[in-house]
Amino acid sequence: MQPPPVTRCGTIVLAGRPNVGKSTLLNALVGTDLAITSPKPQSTRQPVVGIRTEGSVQLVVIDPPGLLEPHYLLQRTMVDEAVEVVRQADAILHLERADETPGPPLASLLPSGAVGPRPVATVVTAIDLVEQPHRPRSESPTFYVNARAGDGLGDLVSWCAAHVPVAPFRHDPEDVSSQPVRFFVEEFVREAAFDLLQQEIPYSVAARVDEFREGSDPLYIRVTVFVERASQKGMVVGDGGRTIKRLGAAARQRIESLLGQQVYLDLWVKVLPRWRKSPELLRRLGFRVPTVRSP
Ligand SMILES: Nc1nc2c(ncn2[C@@H]2O[C@H](COP(=O)(O)OP(=O)(O)OP(=O)(O)O)[C@@H](O)[C@H]2O)c(=O)[nH]1
Ligand SMILES: [Mg+2]
Repeated sequence: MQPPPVTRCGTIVLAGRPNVGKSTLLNALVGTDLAITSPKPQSTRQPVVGIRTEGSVQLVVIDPPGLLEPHYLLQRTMVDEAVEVVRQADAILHLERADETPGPPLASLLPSGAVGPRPVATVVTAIDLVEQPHRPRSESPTFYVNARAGDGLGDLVSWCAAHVPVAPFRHDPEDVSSQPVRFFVEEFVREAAFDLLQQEIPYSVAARVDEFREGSDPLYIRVTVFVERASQKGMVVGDGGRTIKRLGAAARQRIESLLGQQVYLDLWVKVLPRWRKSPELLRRLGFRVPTVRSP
């Protein structure tokens, strides 16, 4: 009997402040546009899981929300989830943008002890935007990438592969994520809101899949788009429904390219006052709201 092949498998978390390019790097590592990205900060609200399998190594890459000082309950749940995935990862990548001054050390963005004894590397992102990237303050191994173009990933991937344990694969090597299609549908609707809507509105938008007709062709998906105020509903719908049509078309394209199938996306806009601050409403929207305040 041949011994089973030695495989490596583990989790890599992309940690950093909002807008440093975590989601863009996740997509580059997985080779699929899974995570939503935006020039506006705080676009990721819940960790996105991407899977990269190459040869005998499977990396489960987790793209959490950005680490920030929370001011309201949604931000609190975002940071708590980010900290939780950092605590559970086998190795940590700390991202900083090349076009910003060197940020604070990773440990200062997290509760004490959250980094622990895990391996940490620094990733300087968006090097295409500067002539000469700064040297990060940390002593950890540093990689320089342009995640938008997928440049500079080779050494980074080798470092990740060397820092996940010898273990069997947890996922089918063909899979790019362990999260359900519904999650990505909701994310793509939010991404269109970040692209098309201004000021506070994208931050007040949440999306929930209410119907997903398996087996229908085109695939019928009904999504409720929540906003916090009636005036925002007017902006999301737009004159004669123009804005919501554009939003639906943009989200539909993203869903169709992920699924490789035609989709009928039926969007309904509803007002859910102050959902970002309400534990009950946040739970109804799928957030893991802490029951006790964490430090
Ligand atoms: N030019 C360039 N732009 C980048 C690169 N990486 C990220 N960006 C851009 O930076 C912006 C933020 O990227 P995201 O990937 O959404 O950042 P994030 O860290 O996930 O942000 P949050 O989820 O909001 O915390 C987007 O407009 C990206 O296109 C890069 O390597 N080069
Ligand atoms: Mg993100």
